[in-house]
Amino acid sequence: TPRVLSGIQPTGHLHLGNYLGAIRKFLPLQDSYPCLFCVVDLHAITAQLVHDDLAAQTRSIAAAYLAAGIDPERSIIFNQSRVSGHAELAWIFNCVARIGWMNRMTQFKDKAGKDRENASLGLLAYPSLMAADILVYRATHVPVGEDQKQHLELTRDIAIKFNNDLSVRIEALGLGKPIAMGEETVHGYFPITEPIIEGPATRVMSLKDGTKKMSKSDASDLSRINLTDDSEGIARKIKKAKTDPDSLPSEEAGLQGRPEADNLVGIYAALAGTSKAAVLSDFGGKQFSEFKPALVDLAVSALGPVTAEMRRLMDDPGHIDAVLKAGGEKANAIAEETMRDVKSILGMLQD
Ligand code: AQP
Repeated sequence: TPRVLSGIQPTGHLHLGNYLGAIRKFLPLQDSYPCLFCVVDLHAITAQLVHDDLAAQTRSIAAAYLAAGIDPERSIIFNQSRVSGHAELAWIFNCVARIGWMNRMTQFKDKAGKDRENASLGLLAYPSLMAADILVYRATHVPVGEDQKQHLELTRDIAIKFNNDLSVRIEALGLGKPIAMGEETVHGYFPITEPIIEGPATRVMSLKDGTKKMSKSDASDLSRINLTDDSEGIARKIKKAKTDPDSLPSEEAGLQGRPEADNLVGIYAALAGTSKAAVLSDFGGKQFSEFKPALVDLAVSALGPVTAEMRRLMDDPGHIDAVLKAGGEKANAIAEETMRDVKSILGMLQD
C-alpha cells in the first residue's frame, strides 16, 4: 500500500528552495495517498546540539505545512522526537548500513567540512535516521529536493540489505510481501522507497551564485528568499539577484551555461505551475529588467498568502502543539506495528 512521508529540519528560516522543492509538492499528494509530514527535530541536533529556539522553529515548520494547505485531519503532522520508533529503528539500521556507505554521503562531507574527526557521530549516521523516518512507516514515496537523492538511495540500500539478510526469518514469520522495485517485484518486509523529485525547481540555487544551492546556512541573506520575507524584501532580493548581461533565450537549450538565468526561469516556472519552455516562450528575447519585475509580482502573489497564514498560525502556538500531539499519536500507532515486526524478525524478546 502506498504511503508518503517527508520531513524538514527545524533549523533556521524556511526558504524558497524548501517551499518549491518540498512543501508545495506535498499538497496534491494528500489527495491520493495517506501522508505523514514530519518536523525532524532529531536531525536538527546532528550539526549543533543546543538550539535556543528549537520549539519555536519546530512550530514554524508545522505552521508552514498547515499554511501550505496540509490538512491535519487527512495527513499526519508531527515532530519526530515524539515517536520513539524513529530512534529505535535508526539504531537497528546503524547495524545494517556499512560505515563505507555513510562516508560516501556528499552532505556529510559538506557539513563536516575539513575537521571530519570532530563531526558528531549523529551527523555521520544522519542518513540511517532518515531511512528509519521513512521505513518506520513503510513509506513508499518521499517527495524531496534533488539534494536528498543520495540519502534516498541509501534508504533503498538499507531496505534491500535488511530484506535480503533476514529473508528466511521474514518468510518464516509470514511477514514478507510483494515489494515493487522499479519494474520488478521482489519479496521482503520493507518497501523499496521511490523519491519524488520532479518539476522545474527540484534544486533552487542561490540568488547570488547560480552554481550553489539556496540554503538556510548561507551567510548572505540576499542569497535566499525566506518564507518570512515581506513583499519589499522579496522584491529587493530578486532585483539584486545575480544575472548575466544577455537577454533571455527563446528555448531551454539557451539556458545552458547560464546558471543564474536558468535558476530564475526555473523559479518562475515553478511558481506559475508551468515549464521553463513555456516561460521562455513568453519571455524569450526580453531583458532581465523586464523579467525580474514579473518574477517579483509572481513571487509576492504566490508566497504572500502562505507567509501571512504562517504568521497567523504562529500567534496561536497552542493550536500547533495540539496538531503535533494528535499527529504524534497517530504516527506512533503505525511505528509501533513496524517495531513489533522488526523486533520479531531479529528475534528480540517482547511481550
Ligand atoms: N535549494 C533547494 N532546492 C530545492 N529543494 C531544497 N530543499 C532544501 N534546499 C533546497 C529541500 O527541502 C527539504 C527540507 O530539507 P532540510 O530540512 O534537510 O533542509 P536543509 O537541506 O537543511 O535546507 P538547507 O537550506 O539546505 O539547509 P543547510 O543550509 O543546513 O544545508 C528537503 O526535501 C530538501 O531536499
